[in-house]
Amino acid sequence: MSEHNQLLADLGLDVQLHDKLLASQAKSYRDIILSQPDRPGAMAYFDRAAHGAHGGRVREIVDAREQGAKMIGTFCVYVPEEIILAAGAIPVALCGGTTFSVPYAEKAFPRDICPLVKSTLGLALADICPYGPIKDMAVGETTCDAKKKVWDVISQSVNFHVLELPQKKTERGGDLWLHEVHEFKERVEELTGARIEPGVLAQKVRLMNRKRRLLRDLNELRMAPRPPISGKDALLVMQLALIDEPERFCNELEALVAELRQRVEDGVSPFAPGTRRVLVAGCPSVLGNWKIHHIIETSGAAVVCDESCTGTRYFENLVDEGAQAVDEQLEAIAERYLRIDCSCFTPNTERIEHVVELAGECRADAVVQYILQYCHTYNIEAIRIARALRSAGIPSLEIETDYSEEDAGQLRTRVEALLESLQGVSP
Ligand code: BJ8
Repeated sequence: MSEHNQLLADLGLDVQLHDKLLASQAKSYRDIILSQPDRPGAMAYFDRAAHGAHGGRVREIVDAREQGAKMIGTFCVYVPEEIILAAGAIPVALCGGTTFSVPYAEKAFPRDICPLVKSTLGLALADICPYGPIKDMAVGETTCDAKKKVWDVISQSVNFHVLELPQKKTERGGDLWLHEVHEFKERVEELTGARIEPGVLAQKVRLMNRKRRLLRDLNELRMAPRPPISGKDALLVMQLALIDEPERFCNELEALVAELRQRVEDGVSPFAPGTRRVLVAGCPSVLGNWKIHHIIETSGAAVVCDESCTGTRYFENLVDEGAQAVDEQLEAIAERYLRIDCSCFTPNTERIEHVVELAGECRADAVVQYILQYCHTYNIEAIRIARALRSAGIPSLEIETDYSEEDAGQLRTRVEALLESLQGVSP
């Protein structure tokens, strides 16, 4: 048995099944990511990081835990990572992006839950998530109904904290959220035994802001007339932002951004001039899930922006770095996170306006609304977004799908039809 598999066995994982999971992932990674032409050289690091998501990164966290660090699992971009980092703990997103684990969840939970939740649950239930046994706490949130009720079930057996997100962005909602952020800080302090000091918190706020700025730079470069990077590669970077060690990630991303700037200057792009530009808006595509981007980019278009939690929702808006005392810092953190425009809020007019604005900014020829099956909030919000796009003269398409490949042919036909409908419209 390899050294790594021995580690997984020691963690109580089903090593044989885990090998099968990795084999299925390796095949899609080869076919979808590595097969792309003209990839930036700096993507080599991100390929290694993707490979290490079930390898080197796990080892790194196991070693850190031996030195006393705690790992905190997250499922949503509303969880303030700077608070976790300021207590010396390690945040890792636990969301599953693979169809492989879905059947294991369907044995224990209703089938009509979104694939992201089922994939995540399945990884844990089948003992193939290496982060499950090494997390010291997991943090859920009151976003969609599926997540909320799943937390009730898993919190029976896991050290769990639920952040209560308000439903409305009113003053009262803001007060509740600030209270939740304070309580979260206390819970993290209790878990780690560390007291969060303003100096360290300020440092972590700066680190997270650095990450956000770099991701924003990457996003802006994608908007160039000839994007220097494919949508699939940009998505991969975003997916890894939720898992990788932040300092190292920022350094590697800085190198990628520098290379992309050069590519824009030199006119180097994986896409031919005049390639149709698509904005993908909606549900997140977490590591292992490149389905919709692959379909769009192998149908002759380029994904030039992602309006999702594996896109703009993760990096837009910075935390104010001017606050001095911990209370003020927490206020600044709460303020930034509450600006995230997830469809779980009502009303959510800012998101409707934002999608139209983004489509204009990235000069999208069309918008594809990506909705994970059974995600009611994004699915219903899609009606208002489609209307707003129509009024702005931007063609769009709603795609509701799961992680399986069963509907891939049908989806491709719909995307191709969308792109064909643009013929005669100048790019
Ligand atoms: S802030 S999008 S990460 S909740 S896709 S599980 S909403 S049923 S992932 Fe999300 Fe936070 Fe919102 Fe972002 Fe539920 Fe919808 Fe599934 Fe979702």
